[in-house]
Amino acid sequence: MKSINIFKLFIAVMVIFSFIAGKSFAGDKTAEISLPTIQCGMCERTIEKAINKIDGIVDINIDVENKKATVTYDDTKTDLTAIEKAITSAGYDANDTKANAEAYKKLNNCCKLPKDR
Ligand SMILES: [Cu+2]
Repeated sequence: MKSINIFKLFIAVMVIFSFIAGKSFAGDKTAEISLPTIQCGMCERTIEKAINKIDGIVDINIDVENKKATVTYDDTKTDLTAIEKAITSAGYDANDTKANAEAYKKLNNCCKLPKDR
């Protein structure tokens, strides 16, 4: 009888462990971020560098032509707001959040909106 109880306990521990392991995988989230003001390959590198500084970034894919970024991140370490903030601090609009004006002023001419060049 006692050995059955130990077996049950073992199963219970295994279930808990697999739940914890599953949860850490479930922490990876992918978000699509619209980049309405991106202009060129230099912007791409600037934005990529800014996002990469955040702890918990798993993957970044920037599409200049379609003006968007696809970012995979560990949502136990960071969130969409932090990623948007990194982009706006680098001088670019991210979704509905406007670029930091000072950072935008410092961008190369080719990275500014045509009307500001
Ligand atoms: Cu640019």
